[in-house]
Amino acid sequence: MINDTIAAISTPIGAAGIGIIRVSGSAAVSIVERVFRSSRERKIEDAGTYRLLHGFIVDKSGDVVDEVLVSVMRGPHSFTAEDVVEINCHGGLIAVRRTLAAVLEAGARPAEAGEFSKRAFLNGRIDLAQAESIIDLITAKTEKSLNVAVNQLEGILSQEIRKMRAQLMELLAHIEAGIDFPEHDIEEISLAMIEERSKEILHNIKKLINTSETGKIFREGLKTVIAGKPNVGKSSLLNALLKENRAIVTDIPGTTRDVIEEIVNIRGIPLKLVDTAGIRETEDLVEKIGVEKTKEMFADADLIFLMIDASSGIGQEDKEIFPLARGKKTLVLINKIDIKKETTYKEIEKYTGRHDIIEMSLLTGQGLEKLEKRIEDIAYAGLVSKQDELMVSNIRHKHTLERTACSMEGVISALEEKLPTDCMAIDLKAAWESLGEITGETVSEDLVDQIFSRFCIGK
Ligand SMILES: Nc1nc2c(ncn2[C@@H]2O[C@H](COP(=O)(O)OP(=O)(O)OP(=O)(O)O)[C@@H](O)[C@H]2O)c(=O)[nH]1
Ligand SMILES: [Mg+2]
Repeated sequence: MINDTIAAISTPIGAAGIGIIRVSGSAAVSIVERVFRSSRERKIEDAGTYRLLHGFIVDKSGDVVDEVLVSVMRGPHSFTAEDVVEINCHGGLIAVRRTLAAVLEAGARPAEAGEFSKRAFLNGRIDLAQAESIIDLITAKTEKSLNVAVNQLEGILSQEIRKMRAQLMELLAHIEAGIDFPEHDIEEISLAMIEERSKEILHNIKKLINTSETGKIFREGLKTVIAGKPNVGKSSLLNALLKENRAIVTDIPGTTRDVIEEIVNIRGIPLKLVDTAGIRETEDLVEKIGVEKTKEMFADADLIFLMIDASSGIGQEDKEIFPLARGKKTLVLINKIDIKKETTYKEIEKYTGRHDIIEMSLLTGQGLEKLEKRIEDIAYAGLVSKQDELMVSNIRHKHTLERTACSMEGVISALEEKLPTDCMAIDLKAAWESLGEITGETVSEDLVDQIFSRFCIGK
């Protein structure tokens, strides 16, 4: 029921200067009024919207829980479009929990995960794509990731989708006019126009789909695994890219025994970098587990750095590792080039297949810039420009666009094969509906529930 009033802690739990309890719904003001004692004997009810009141939260037995500032935001000009009251109390475990308990006791219901955002969507304050961008904004790993999320929150993607839906509706109207008055056949000229417009829409949808690989990288990070035999410099690379001494580096092979994962910002691209234990030839059980683990990590990696020691050439241990990376996007890094080079590109290509090769030295820093440039190229994949503002970063949006593209292809082939116009109309309608799932205009209740349940409580 959307008429009840919900409350939740909206700030992270832990030691902090302040913590915020958010209350939303038609009874938000009267509920908080019951537990609030103003320092100047003012009532929240009488306060205008966007006002702050100073006072105390008092529980049922009359005990003061905390000193607070209460802000009032009257609907529809609030996040949820309902009356919203926020209580700024002291942070930390106890104050926020006791304040929330007092508000619940006074008649609010605990909010479910994502329920504030869901209300903002259901009340028409933001559309579904905008609501989804809130999570991306909160979890953004680099500034560029944040930009992508902010653009989506501002509605850049939604505008594009709405524009295409309007065009589709216009085409549908044309065709339906023809179906309703069969004596007036749709003229050749109209069919040519429908074909041209449909191709244009399909082209725009494909353009959006093409941004999704890059968009996903900005949203989730590019999962990259550093692999190579012991002592080649894997941990040194992690430290160099992170620009801090995170992993232990020694000249003893087998220094890293477990997996280290860090998020590294490479020219705005969030790289989820995984440093592994070197794989070596051994009967040791622990090392065998290492091989299994590496295989597993390769399986869900987006990118693999295969490190080779330039000074020792390709050995048996390298040959064990190379096949594990087969079929994966791989960069071969020849490290320790400052010592001497004992291997040729030809030999490397023979064992690794055709992969990108970068010579580097983590001692002198040679090759690091080239590596960063390659990572950037891979993230943009030649499909997205660095200035592109509009990027599809959400996998749900990508799948929906793919379905839409399929329907549009149906429209075009129906035109080409001169099928009856009602076939076209079915596909056009399907395309119009699937696009509406992105903004939430034609979305099912189940899907809405599913999307918001992935939010956390208080959002
Ligand atoms: N000369 C030279 N030494 C390097 C270079 N990169 C790393 N080293 C040294 O090589 C040794 C091993 O480096 P690590 O980064 O610990 O190697 P690793 O691959 O993580 O090793 P394990 O964790 O044992 O698998 C250290 O003594 C580093 O200082 C390089 O480019 N040139
Ligand atoms: Mg190491």
